[in-house]
Amino acid sequence: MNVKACIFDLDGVIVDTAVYHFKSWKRLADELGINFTEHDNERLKGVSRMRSLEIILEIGNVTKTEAEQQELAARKNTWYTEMISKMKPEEVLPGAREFLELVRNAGIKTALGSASKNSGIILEKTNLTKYFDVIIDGNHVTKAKPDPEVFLKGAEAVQAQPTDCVVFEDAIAGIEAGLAGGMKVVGIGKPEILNKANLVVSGLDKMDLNKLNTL
Ligand code: B16
Ligand code: MG
Repeated sequence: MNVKACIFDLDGVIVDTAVYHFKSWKRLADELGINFTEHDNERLKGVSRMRSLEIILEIGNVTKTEAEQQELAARKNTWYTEMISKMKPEEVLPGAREFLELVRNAGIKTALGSASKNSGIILEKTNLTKYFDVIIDGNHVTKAKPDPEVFLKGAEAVQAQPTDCVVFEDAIAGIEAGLAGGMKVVGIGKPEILNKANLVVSGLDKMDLNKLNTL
């Protein structure tokens, strides 16, 4: 295909913020007396903040009112943003910066398509903002992945047809979202888990223009 735009998920593709999400959700779960493990944390990847909280409350069999849930999510986000405000450019995942440079030099547009409402600060702290033509994140969408809204908005913003776009995703829901949007999808992770993707690589350090154009 003749790729016009690449749309990147953030957590798990460009940076590993899952470790900070885990630390802050763990702190909240401890306060609530809920046993929340690293294994459980896998279920939160690519999922919105409020849905993440629901999953944790389900694990602990704990019920909270809507107002209480808002307060708990806000508390978690305060701890989380304290941690990500200390992120460094060295935390960018292997090959991510280089691949962004490569596609941009090839005249391909770049967009971010993330569920996070904190993507701005993460990109700023890791010195990545300049590599994106467009940033679409949790602040711009009403429907969570696997709904394709976040990727369709990204494609529209860079004036590319969905069929000319390639999405890079580490979460199953994100892969489904890209495919539902009519885009090609590269899974970042394990082929046995991400088997719906058109191609799976272990990281952006394993991507090149050849692989991109043969999608
Ligand atoms: P925030 P992605 C997602 O990022 C994370 O994978 C997920 O664990 C998190 O709950 C979600 O962002 C919302 O993040 O609380 O910062 O708005 O993979 O879509 O880039
Ligand atoms: Mg992700």
